[in-house]
Amino acid sequence: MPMKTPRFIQIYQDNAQVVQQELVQGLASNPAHGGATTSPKFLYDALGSRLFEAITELPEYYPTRTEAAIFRTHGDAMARQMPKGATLIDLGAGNCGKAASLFDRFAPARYVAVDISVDFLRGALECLQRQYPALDMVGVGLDFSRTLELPPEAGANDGSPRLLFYPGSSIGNFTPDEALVFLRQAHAACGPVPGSGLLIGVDLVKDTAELEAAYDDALGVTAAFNRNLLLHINRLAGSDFALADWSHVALYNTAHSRIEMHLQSRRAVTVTWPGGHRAFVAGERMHTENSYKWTVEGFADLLQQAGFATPSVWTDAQTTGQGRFAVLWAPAQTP
Ligand code: AVI
Repeated sequence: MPMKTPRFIQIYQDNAQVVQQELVQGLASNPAHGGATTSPKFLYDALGSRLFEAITELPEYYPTRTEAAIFRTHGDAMARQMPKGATLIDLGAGNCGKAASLFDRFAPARYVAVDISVDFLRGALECLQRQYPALDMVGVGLDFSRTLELPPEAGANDGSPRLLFYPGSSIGNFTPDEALVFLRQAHAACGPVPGSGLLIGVDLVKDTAELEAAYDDALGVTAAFNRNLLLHINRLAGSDFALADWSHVALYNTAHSRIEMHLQSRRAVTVTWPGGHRAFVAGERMHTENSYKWTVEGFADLLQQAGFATPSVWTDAQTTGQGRFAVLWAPAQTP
């Protein structure tokens, strides 16, 4: 059989002016409205993405390796529930490694890798195509936090069931309200073909010390990841944040079941940008990321509110006796 060639479709176009406005609005937000804040998406410039990859290898950051172990241990049981000949839609595919590790077990008919830019996907898909020459592969550049509507050229409308794949507990970076909106869109994106559904990784509520260590590691990689945001903002908004003025803070907010990352000013500073400025008192914080932790019951309930049927759940409880992370398969319709 001749080797197929991956196709690439770029939908998302960022608009520098809109991005600048969004950033400046968040920076200017006054303490009565929760203080300065930025979207976690700005953590991921080229260096931020590399720092995040390094985080996933840290001894303290358990989610990535725990999720991988769940797939290794329970992959066969999962595969028995997955639709056959599916279009596997990988949301936030990056280097495509997690989805690729499932190809042999899940045997999809098509792989649609979605990320903000097809440039992130090109190398990985071209390499994967050589290993899986008969698998139809499409790279789509889309901001799926805004819309999950795939272009028709992606081929997902060919009548095959759709397997949406959203690993890594990225759902935790949405507030519960945003997560529900996202899951409703994911449910709609599963389409009408029976057998379709969502396979998702979710980080679970656990001991505060373990959570805070995972987001404030001894090597300082997460601190670098958080502080690098300032360099990215300076480029995008034309601001003059000085790295030396800001420290990384990560704390677990038990009332909201979320890790919060902040940047805290080490002294009184005034930050300027074209057309504006903001004074920060010593010790003032800028909120840069939330990472919500769920219980299995709470997340299963959210899935049901979004229209999914009762999920199947796999955790690491069998191996660790604790259940730090869960992978859920949520069929779009009741089987
Ligand atoms: C991408 N996301 C699931 C990570 C998390 O755990 O919330 C991002 C991260 N932030 C700090 N460390 C890792």
